[in-house]
Amino acid sequence: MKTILILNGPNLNMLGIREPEIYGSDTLADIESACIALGKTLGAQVECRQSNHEGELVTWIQKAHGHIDGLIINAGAYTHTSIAILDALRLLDVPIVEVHLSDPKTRETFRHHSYIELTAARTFAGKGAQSYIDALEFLASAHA
Ligand code: DHK
Repeated sequence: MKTILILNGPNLNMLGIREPEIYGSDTLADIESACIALGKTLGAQVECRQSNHEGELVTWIQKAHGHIDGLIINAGAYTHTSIAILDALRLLDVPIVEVHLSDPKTRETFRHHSYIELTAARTFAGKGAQSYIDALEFLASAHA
């Protein structure tokens, strides 16, 4: 059975309240429950964590080394700024999938650059909670 870690970064704990016209009405708990349930049908154990702190995300990525078969990450605004998270991701020797609820490439220019995509096998963006579902299906598939 594959173990998949889903990491969410800053402000994603506020989904449902936060700019629903951009991020949708699903809460993070809704998304995590859907992914855990889908994982059961796909034969994957899904673990979910969220932090507003860059260093905590870095530590979780480091600790995941050797213990997971794939990582799904929405680093929130750290997507566009964090070389530290990029460096931590480069420790991993498993597929990494970047996800976003919105499509940052079609928003403000400061959201167009992603450090995460430099190490991601795939990016799923712009489909709300479905971006996470697509990422999980990708990682659970034989292609990842
Ligand atoms: C989430 C955020 O918090 C933003 O900082 C990113 C991303 C976009 C999302 O769409 O999931 O720019």
